[in-house]
Amino acid sequence: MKHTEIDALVKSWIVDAADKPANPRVQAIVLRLVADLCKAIEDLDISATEFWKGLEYLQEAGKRHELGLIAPGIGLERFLDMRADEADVKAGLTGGTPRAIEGPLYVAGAPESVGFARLDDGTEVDIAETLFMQGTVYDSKGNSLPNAKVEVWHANTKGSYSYFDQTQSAFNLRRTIVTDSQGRYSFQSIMPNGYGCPPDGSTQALLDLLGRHGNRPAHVHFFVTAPGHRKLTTQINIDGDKYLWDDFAFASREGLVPPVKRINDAAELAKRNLKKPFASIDFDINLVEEKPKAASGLVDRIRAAA
Ligand code: MBD
Ligand code: FE
Repeated sequence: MKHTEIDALVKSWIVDAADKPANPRVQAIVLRLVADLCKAIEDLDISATEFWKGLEYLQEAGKRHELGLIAPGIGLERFLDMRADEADVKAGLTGGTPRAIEGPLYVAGAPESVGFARLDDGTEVDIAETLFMQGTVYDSKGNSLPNAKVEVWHANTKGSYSYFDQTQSAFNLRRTIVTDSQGRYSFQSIMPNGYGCPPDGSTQALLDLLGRHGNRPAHVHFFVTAPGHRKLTTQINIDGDKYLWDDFAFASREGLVPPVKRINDAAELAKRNLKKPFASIDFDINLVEEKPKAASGLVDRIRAAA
């Protein structure tokens, strides 16, 4: 079938078949997606068996709650970020800390504290490197922002996230830190390891067929919010990780790989009550004002809450 014939046919199903008012946005999107899918079936000669296997795949992935993992794995979550970056450039909005994808593993409701938090529950102190991370949240004019909310979450030494990994304590490696009077946040935690897709899951099955791995470099996620400012969703990657520029979710970005200092000074260790060297990362965060024409920082999606 010719593409023009497909367009006419799909319009008859999706638009002309309406006999009561349609949601115009949904109608336009479904019209486009069904037509594009029919064209792919035509052009690639997708068989009926291949079609039903595809649907079964998505059904199974949904049952396993992996659709939010497939989206970054095939680049779609990164694509949304790239479009938001483009919208910012068009709106003349520059200078903030780069955005990076949220991923599927945020949990709302983490314990909140002012200035400092310890993120880890202590269960991995013997096998993990201790990590300190600190910085200041600034507005676009370079003023520090007291009372900004810095939500942090990251994986443990196995690359697993609390809540999704029920063997971890509640909110392990998840905290909300409110910046102090000088706009500063700091935390003590453990050095995370990179995440790997569940080896027996739907996402990894697809990646295998694509000849790809399902690993991320070690990283730390942030949501940063302050009144009048756009919510920032970002991550920092741990420098030196094998997967730093080979992330299955395509989230690595220049500007989000801060240097990791290794500190072995006796006085610094004593101050922190530590017996072995630790890692320290400085990372300042620059927020921008909310601008109507730029991309919104608010993304409405279902998130876990504990
Ligand atoms: C993660 O930890 C993550 O951050 C993303 C984007 C996808 C899968 C696991
Ligand atoms: Fe992550």
